[in-house]
Amino acid sequence: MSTPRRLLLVNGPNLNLLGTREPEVYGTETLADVERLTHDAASGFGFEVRAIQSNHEGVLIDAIHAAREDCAGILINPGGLTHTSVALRDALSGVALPVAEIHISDIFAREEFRHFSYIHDVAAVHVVGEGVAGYARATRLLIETITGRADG
Ligand code: CA2
Repeated sequence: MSTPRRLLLVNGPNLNLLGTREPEVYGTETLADVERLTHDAASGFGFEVRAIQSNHEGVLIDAIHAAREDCAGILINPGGLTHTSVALRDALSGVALPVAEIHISDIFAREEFRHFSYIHDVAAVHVVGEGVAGYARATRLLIETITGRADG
């Protein structure tokens, strides 16, 4: 079977609040803006994006499992689950798709409890602290990982 030209974009808990609070940390763009920007970045390479945001860990895990069927890679901002969830990490390593981990803020410049990521070493791509623009760069890097080409 040929590689599907589709990515799963996963945004974890509380990221539905983007653009409504803490603009000094997360900027003013909304989750809808993030999803549109990711879609636009992917479509330039002929990829489509299926986007999900949930505040429920099990919903995220089910979406990751389903990606095995029809996606070539996973873009994920796990939100606070980054720092707590072995189960999310196991889901990502279990589906064995290339993963890009994205954080809007620079987690290494914030509280110490944000410095450790359970996702870090199951991800091939890491984009941290570039604001929502980081989703576009992560999309390009993930597609390069999938296609093995620097120009997608
Ligand atoms: O910097 C990131 O993208 C984070 O993944 C965001 C998480 C945080 O727990 C991680 O340490 C770093 C929090 C997402 C909450 O998003 C909000 C957005 C606007 C207002 C309130 C929360």
